[in-house]
Amino acid sequence: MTHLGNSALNVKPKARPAQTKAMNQEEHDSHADGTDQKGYHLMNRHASSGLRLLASGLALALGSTARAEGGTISGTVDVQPAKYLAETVVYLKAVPGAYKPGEHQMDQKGMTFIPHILLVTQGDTVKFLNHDNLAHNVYSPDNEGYNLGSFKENEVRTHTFAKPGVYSQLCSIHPEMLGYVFVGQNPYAAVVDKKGKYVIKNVPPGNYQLAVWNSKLKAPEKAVTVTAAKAVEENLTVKR
Ligand SMILES: [Cu+2]
Repeated sequence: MTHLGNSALNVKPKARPAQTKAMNQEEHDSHADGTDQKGYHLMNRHASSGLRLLASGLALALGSTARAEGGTISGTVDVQPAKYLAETVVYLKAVPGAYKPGEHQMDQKGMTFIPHILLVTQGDTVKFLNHDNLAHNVYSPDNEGYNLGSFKENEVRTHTFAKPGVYSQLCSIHPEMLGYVFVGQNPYAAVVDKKGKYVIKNVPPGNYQLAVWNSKLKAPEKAVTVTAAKAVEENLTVKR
């Protein structure tokens, strides 16, 4: 099983004893208070159930903190030549886990795909929008490929990406249009910013291969160890 799965399972037994204890305590109190006046009894019951709520709330809060306690990988990518900087993604190659299918959007506005690189995870669906006053034709020749046909302003086409890979996103009507859909095996990926910086957050602890995708250039992979709640810095160089 996965790290995420294990920690989620570990959380529950911890939460239960706290709740059971609070409930037993309440039971005990109400027996002891049996002979007391009604008003006092009610007040005590309220205070007791308030405490129980507080206890289970605390257990929940602790549980969700433990589950989110991933590590962070960040650094700078030196892209040579720098003109290809914008088309750089840093990602983790294989991270075990079951990822819920998500939905994303790629817009077409001003004859441009926005964002320039869309990061998704295998199984995710992308809605292709059109906010130009003309028709676009969305297709990709990469991997198994897709062609969503021509569609007008305010129309939407969708595509589900079943397999990891990088798909150059083209429009057959406007050859100058170019974007990318980066489909990862997992969601742990980041597009570099204008300074070449990247941050991958909330990574489950483990040993991974850190890789870089660039539309024109290459970089060797790096082994990286991620520890819970810790940050690790990895700087990379991408060249011809
Ligand atoms: Cu177009």
